[in-house]
Amino acid sequence: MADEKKEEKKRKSIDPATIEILCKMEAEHISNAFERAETTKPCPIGHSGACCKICFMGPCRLTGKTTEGVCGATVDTVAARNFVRMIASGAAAHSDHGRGMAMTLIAAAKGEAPDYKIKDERKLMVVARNLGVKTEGRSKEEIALDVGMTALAEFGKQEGELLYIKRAPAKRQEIWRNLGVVPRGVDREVVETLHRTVIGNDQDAEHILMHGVRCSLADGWGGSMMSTDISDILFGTPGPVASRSNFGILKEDEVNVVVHGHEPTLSEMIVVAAQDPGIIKYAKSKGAKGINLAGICCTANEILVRQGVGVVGNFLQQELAIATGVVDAMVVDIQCVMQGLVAVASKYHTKVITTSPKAHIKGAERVEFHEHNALETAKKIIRMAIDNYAKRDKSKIQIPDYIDRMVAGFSHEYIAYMQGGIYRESFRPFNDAVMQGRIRGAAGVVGCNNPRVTQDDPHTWIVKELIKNDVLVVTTGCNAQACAKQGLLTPEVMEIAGAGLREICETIGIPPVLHMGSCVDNSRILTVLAQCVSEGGLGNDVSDLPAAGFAPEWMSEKAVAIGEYFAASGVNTFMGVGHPAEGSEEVKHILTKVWQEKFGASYFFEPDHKKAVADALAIIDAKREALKLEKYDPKRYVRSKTYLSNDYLTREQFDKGSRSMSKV
Ligand code: XCC
Repeated sequence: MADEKKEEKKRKSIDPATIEILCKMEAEHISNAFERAETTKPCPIGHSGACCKICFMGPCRLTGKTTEGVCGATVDTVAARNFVRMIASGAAAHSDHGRGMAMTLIAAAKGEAPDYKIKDERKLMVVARNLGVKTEGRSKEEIALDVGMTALAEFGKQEGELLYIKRAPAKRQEIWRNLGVVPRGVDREVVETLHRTVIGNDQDAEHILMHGVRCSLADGWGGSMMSTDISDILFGTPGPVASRSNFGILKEDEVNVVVHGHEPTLSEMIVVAAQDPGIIKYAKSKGAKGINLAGICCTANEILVRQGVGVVGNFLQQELAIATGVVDAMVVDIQCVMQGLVAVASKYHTKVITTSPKAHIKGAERVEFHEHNALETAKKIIRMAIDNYAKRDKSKIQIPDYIDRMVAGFSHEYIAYMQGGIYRESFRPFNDAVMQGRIRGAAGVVGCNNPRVTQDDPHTWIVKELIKNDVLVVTTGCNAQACAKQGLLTPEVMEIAGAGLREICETIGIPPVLHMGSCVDNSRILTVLAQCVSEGGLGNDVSDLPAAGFAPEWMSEKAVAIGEYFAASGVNTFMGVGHPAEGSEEVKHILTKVWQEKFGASYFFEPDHKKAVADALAIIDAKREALKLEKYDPKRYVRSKTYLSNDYLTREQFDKGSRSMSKV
C-alpha cells in the first residue's frame, strides 16, 4: 500500500524527498498545492484567455457559439488584453522589488539604514557609469546616493528612454526604436498597460500586444536590472559558492529558520543575526545546538549566491517544508508565498511570520520590517524562532534524508572573469568555442514549478538534454533549485555533457550549468547576451546568437513578463505547461510569426518539453548556419581525460570577503 502511494506520488514529482513528505501529509490529512491541483481543475475558459471580466456587463465567456462580449470585444482582443495584464503584473512585481532596492541604497547612503553598507565598490562604480553618475573626487556614499536617486527616477520617468536600454546591442535598440517599444519609465509602461486594457480602449490584438512588449522591456532592462545591480552593490556581486539543498539540510537539533519570498534586504540581515554570539547563546539556552538558516524560492537564491545559505526547495516545497515538523519559523516577504502555509503551520508548531508592508497573510504572525532597524528586526524574528523550538511535536518530525551538493553564484561578472582574469575578462573563449562548434549554443532555463506538470521533471530533463547536446545552460529561480536537487549544479555533471562543451568548461573552470541567481537576476542573462554580441564573431544582435530560452514549469505572471522580454530581446523562448491565450489563433500567430518578423524571435508556448528542446536545437543550428559557423558535429571533439578540479572555489581576489560565512 505504501509503495502504491509512492508510485502515485511519483506522478507529482521526481524528487524523492518531496514524495516522502507528500505521503506523510496524506497520512496526516493535511492539504497542499499538489493535492489541491487534483481537486481544483483549471477553468477551461480562463485557461485559454477567453474569459473577459474587465467590466461588470460580464464576465463574458467567449467560448462555443459566443464569439463576442457584450461590448463586442472579440476573443482576440480579450485574450490579448488578458495576456498583457499578466505582463503588467509581472513587471510591476519585479520592478517594485527593484524600487525597494533603490530606496534601501538611498537610505544606506544617507546613513538612515546603518545596518546596510556598500559592499561592492567596484560594482557601484560600474553602475554609476552606466547611469551617468559622476564618480571622480566623490565619496562612495555620495555616489551611491546619486545612483539610488537616478535609479528611483527611472521608475517615475515620463519621457525619453530608460537609461539601461543602452546596455542592449545597438542593433537591438534600433529595432525597438523603429517599432516604438523603447520603454519610457517603468511605472508609466505598467500603468499604460492597465489603461489600454480597460473597457472600451485598445481593441486591436497586435496593438495591445506591442505595448505588452514595451512593458516587459521596462521590467527586464529596467526594474529587474536595477534590482540586480543594486543588490550586488549592497550585498556583494556573486561568485561561485558551494552549498546544499533539499529537506535534508533541515536539522533536528538546531533551530530551523526558513526564509521565503524574493527580497534580499531582510534575509541578508537574518544571515548576520543568525551568527550573532548572543543569539547563538540564547538558542543553546533553549536546548538547541545552534541556528540553521535555509531558504525557499528566490529569497533563497539571493542569499545562496552571495552567502552560501542552503536551499530547502523550490516553490512547490514551501508547504511541505513545514510538514517536516522542524521548521521553527518560516519568514516570508513578497511574492510566491502560498496562503496555504498558514493552514499547514496550524497543524504543527511552525510560526509563519510576514514581514513586508506589502504582504500579510491572515492568521500569520507579523513583524513588519523597515530598513532603519533591520538587524534588530532580524534578531527579534530569530528569537521568536528560538522560543518556538521547544514547542515541536517530536512525534510529527520526519526529515527526508536527501541532501544535494551544488555550486551556485555565477554572476555575469564572474563568468567574464573566468574567461581572462581580472585584467582581460571577456567572453572571447566562449564565443570562439561557439564559432568552432565545440559549444553548439547557449540556453537560459528558468522559471517556476507548476503542479499541473510533474515537479522538476521538465526542468531537469531539458537541462540534461541541452548539455548532452553541447549547449551551455544558465539558470535562475526555481529551475536552478530543481537542478540543485538533481545534482545538476555540480562539476560532476560534466560527465553527461557533450565532449566539446565539457572541454571548454574544464578549460575555463566552470560547470556546464551555471546558477545565476533569482528571477530578477534574469537580467544577468540579458547582460551576458549583450556581452556575447559585443565580443564579436556571433553577429551584431541578440537574435543572431545561437541561443534559446525555456520556462518549462511556469505559473507566475512574472514568468510571462520574463518570457516576453526575452523574446523581444531576440531570444526564441519556449514556455511549458500550456498557452494562456490558447483561445485566440490571432494572438498565437502574433506571438510566434509576427514576433519572428519584428523581433527576430518567437514567443512559444509548448507543453511538450521534448518537442521544445528539439525545436530549440533546430533554431540554434539555423542560427549557426546563418552566421556561417562550423556545422555542429557532436562527434568532432573527443572527450579529454582531464577532470575539472574544485579549485575555482578559492579565487580570493574575486571573493573579496563577500562569501566568508557559508553555512555549509
Ligand atoms: Fe516564484 Fe522566484 Fe516562479 Fe519560483 S521561479 S515560483 S516566480 S520563486 Ni521566478
